Amino acid sequence: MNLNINIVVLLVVSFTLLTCFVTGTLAQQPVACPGYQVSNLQTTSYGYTADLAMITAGPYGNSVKALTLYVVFHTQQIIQVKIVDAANERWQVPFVNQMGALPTSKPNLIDYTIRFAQTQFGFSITRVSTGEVIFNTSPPSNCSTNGLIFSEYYLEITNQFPQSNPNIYGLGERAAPLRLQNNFTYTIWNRDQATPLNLNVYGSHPFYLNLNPNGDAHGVFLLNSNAMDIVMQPNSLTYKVVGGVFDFYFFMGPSPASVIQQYTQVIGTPYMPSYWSLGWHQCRWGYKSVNESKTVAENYAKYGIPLETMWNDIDYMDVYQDFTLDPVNFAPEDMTSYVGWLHTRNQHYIMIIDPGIHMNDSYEAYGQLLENGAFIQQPNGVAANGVVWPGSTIFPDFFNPNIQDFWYVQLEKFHQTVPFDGVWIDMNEVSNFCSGNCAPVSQSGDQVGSYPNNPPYLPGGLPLDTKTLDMSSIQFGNVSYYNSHNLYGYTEGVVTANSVISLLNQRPTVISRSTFPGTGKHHAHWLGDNQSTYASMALSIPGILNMNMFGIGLVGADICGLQGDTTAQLCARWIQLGNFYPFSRSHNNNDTIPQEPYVFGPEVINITINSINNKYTLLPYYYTLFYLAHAQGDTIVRPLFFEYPADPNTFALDSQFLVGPSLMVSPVLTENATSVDVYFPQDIWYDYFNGSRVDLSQGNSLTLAAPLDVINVHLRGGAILPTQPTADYQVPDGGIPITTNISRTLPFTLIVALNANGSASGELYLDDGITLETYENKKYSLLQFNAGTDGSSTVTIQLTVVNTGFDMSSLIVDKVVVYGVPIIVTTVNVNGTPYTTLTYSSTLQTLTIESLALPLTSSFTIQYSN
Ligand SMILES: *[C@@H]1O[C@H](CO)[C@@H](O)[C@H](O)[C@H]1NC(C)=O
Ligand SMILES: *[C@@H]1O[C@H](CO)[C@@H](O)[C@H](O)[C@H]1NC(C)=O
Ligand SMILES: *[C@@H]1O[C@H](CO)[C@@H](O)[C@H](O)[C@H]1NC(C)=O
Ligand SMILES: *[C@@H]1O[C@H](CO)[C@@H](O)[C@H](O)[C@H]1NC(C)=O
Ligand SMILES: *[C@@H]1O[C@H](CO)[C@@H](O)[C@H](O)[C@H]1NC(C)=O
Ligand SMILES: *[C@@H]1O[C@H](CO)[C@@H](O)[C@H](O)[C@H]1NC(C)=O
Ligand SMILES: *[C@@H]1O[C@H](CO)[C@@H](O)[C@H](O)[C@H]1NC(C)=O
Ligand SMILES: *[C@@H]1O[C@H](CO)[C@@H](O)[C@H](O)[C@H]1NC(C)=O
Ligand SMILES: *[C@@H]1O[C@H](CO)[C@@H](O)[C@H](O)[C@H]1NC(C)=O
Ligand SMILES: *[C@@H]1O[C@H](CO)[C@@H](O)[C@H](O)[C@H]1NC(C)=O
Ligand SMILES: CC(=O)N[C@H]1CO[C@H](CO)[C@@H](O)[C@@H]1O
Repeated sequence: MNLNINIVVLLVVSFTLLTCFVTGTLAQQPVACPGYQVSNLQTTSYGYTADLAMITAGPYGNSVKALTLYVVFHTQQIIQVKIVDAANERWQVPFVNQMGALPTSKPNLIDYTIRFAQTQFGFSITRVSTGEVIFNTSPPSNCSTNGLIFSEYYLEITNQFPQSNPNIYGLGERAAPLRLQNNFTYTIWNRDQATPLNLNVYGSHPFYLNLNPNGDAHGVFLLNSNAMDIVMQPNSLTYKVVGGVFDFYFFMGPSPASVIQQYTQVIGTPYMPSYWSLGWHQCRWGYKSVNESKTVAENYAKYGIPLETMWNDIDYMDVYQDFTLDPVNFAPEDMTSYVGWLHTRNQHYIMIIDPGIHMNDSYEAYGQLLENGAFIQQPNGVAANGVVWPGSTIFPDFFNPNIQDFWYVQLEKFHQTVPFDGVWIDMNEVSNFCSGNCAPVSQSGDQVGSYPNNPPYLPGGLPLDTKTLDMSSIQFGNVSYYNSHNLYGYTEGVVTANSVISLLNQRPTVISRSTFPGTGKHHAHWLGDNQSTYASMALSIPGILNMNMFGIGLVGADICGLQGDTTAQLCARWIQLGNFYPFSRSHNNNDTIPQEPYVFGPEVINITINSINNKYTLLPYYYTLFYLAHAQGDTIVRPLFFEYPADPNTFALDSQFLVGPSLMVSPVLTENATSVDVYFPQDIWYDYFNGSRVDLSQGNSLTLAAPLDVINVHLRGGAILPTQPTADYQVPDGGIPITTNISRTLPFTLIVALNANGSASGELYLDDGITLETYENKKYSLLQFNAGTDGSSTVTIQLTVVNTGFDMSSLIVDKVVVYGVPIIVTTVNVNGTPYTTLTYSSTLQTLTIESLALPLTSSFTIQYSN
């Protein structure tokens, strides 16, 4: 149900008549809590503006006396509320917002109303269809929380929840259970710390999704890059922010999926990754030579394990200096031939780059950066510094337009020797081994103990420069690092991605540790430093789900764990799970036992081969999900509540997840377990691997067998999955196990999982997997699959070709497997002609039709009946 704009105009009229109508009693209260008074409310072409005058100051001094309120009705479901200093410019986040210029008119339909309380300023946003209050900043009359506070280094605003203990998700980045605690202070501030539970880590995402138990969801995004605490109480959520402005976007949903679609309208939808980046990646810190790296790739082949990409951590560098090679262990000529060798096998190479540039007069990049001038500075113009792997370093300023040239030139020169395929950017929070301008060669006039490192309110309780740069540092445009710190990784990622695009004229494969809203539009992320523990493996699930809610589709955790020694069993379980992450990379720390899958013997090798084959088999489905993410802001992996938002059993469930709408993964997350407890939302579910229907007659929670070689995966009735099975691929003589280069060419199998009505649907997106903007330029093909009955016992499965911008002439559907066929099938017609190469299993109730060789280029119809 939608509200016509005219009704909102009526509300504005009523505003002018009443002093207050958010809560009837508020107007009579003496104004006691810190806050503002509203005047001069104006209706504009896009919403409202109003003046806010301070009536009671906040606790930290320098309160801003006069503010301006802007309300922008962007779309039917997106409303922006922005509060700025009326007189003085303050820091606002550049470049993230994709909404463009202010709209010149209001949407015809809107799903929200906004109201204002005048005497003690507050605003409330209500969902029109249900009257649900989704955000209300009017303080209670006893001032147990404050009104609006807006001062030089401290902003505060509180949202009063209409119901206690709402289901809140997001507010990252952190290692935490999916459903956030209702009584905890969530700090948002980029920090390199090895993922302690609940605390702020590498990236900043001031976005939350709130799920009403009735199934309606909404989202709230605060576009602000300053340090903040978000204080969650059972009845309220308070933003305590040390700078910038309040710039809120509200997303009305009402489904969780539509909340994320609306959020990504503001921050940008996920980019289309290179197809190969969805393959299996092997990395470790501690491949001490090019020979050792090459041996790993050879071992993969020897044991028959597919491998898409080899990575190097900082081992390859000369004295840890970016864009250099260890002259002995990673000699330039050896690296050139090693990477060339990988390429002859259609494998790829990615290496790490850290932002810190070593202060070393004999190091070319240092001299060039000084000359280029695009480095972060101290207030006196000297380069800001810190200590990272090579020792004392300075830091490129990714706000400075000149940095693109410097960064590109370094990568381009390095690429001449090491023709890498992607770049891994680490340590970009910025991470510093000490705090502030601490390099031994520093010329710092340190300001320890005061603003800006210790503003009057300190989110997270630690000085802001803890293990990062001094907050008095300055970026291009006289931007204070106090304001821009959280944007460092994001901007480095954009500049790196642009450099890779210039260099390779291909989609950039750039994986960054630090992120900000909008990162997913440009590049990818991994969850950073975890541990080789079952607990860490379990936390990777909410980790990848959160990042997908933050608009970052391509994400994974270090499979088998980074810190500490893994075990064969943990590694086997993690490889099974990790091959359902969008990004699947095994990564290990320097000083731990090896964890390449083949070191654990034949059982783990088999499990690994099966797991990778399974991922590659499903890549057409994953890739189509990436298309949907790119085109409309869908998630790749999602919590169960995204598809079952009114089922309370899903609200806190993070031991299982969905890939797209239909594939449910329920991994083993505890040591020695040989079974797993699985929750099935009310629906029809099939075992993904053999098609048997799950019997839910005894309830929706089942304990399923899960011996070490089994991961439980279920397919929801109603789905048609396009797959390219790889298990039967025969390695040619002298060849290597399958890569995505081959898997992309194999015949398709359609898995048709019928729902209660006997119907199902799905789609398939195809392009060359590497060219830029294939979607935008329509260089893709799109196929639609449908299955259903016309009421008779005949089931019709159809392929419809929707778009043909990509050449599919060599691709065929060879097999169709139908799950949930209760009738014994005797007759199959393909395009009207009787067809006999079929198997019906009455035990499984599955129908398999083989050797079809139907070209993808033309629509087809398959019918069966008993
Ligand atoms: C203040 O009012 C709120 C809302 O009515 C109530 O929940 C809270 O307990 C009160 N706090 C105090 C300290 O009285
Ligand atoms: C919230 O947490 C604080 C500190 O742990 C505790 O004192 C308080 O009782 C908690 N309140 C609720 C409602 O759980
Ligand atoms: C790497 O291997 C090659 C030949 O296999 C050998 O010539 C070279 O010395 C080795 N390099 C190192 C650093 O071990
Ligand atoms: C300085 O850089 C040069 C050239 O890359 C390198 O050979 C040298 O080892 C570096 N010095 C130090 C102290 O790291
Ligand atoms: C840079 O900003 C600071 C404070 O934000 C201000 O004092 C200084 O005048 C500005 N410098 C320039 C060159 O604009
Ligand atoms: C990496 O591990 C090796 C031992 O394998 C050790 O010698 C070296 O000091 C470690 N490097 C760091 C930076 O910890
Ligand atoms: C591994 O798989 C192969 C082929 O599928 C099979 O012959 C072998 O018995 C398996 N080994 C183990 C230890 O499971
Ligand atoms: C798993 O089994 C091993 C070997 O029996 C044992 O040492 C270990 O304690 C068990 N772990 C758990 C969590 O029970
Ligand atoms: C199909 O798979 C399920 C789950 O793994 C298993 O319980 C069932 O026995 C299998 N059915 C057949 C006929 O293999
Ligand atoms: C496989 O790799 C070869 C050589 O790099 C390339 O020419 C070909 O287009 C690739 N095939 C596919 C399907 O991507
Ligand atoms: C996600 C995760 O498991 N994080 C762990 C990483 O390692 C530290 C200690 O090294 C643990 O405290 C974290 O819980």
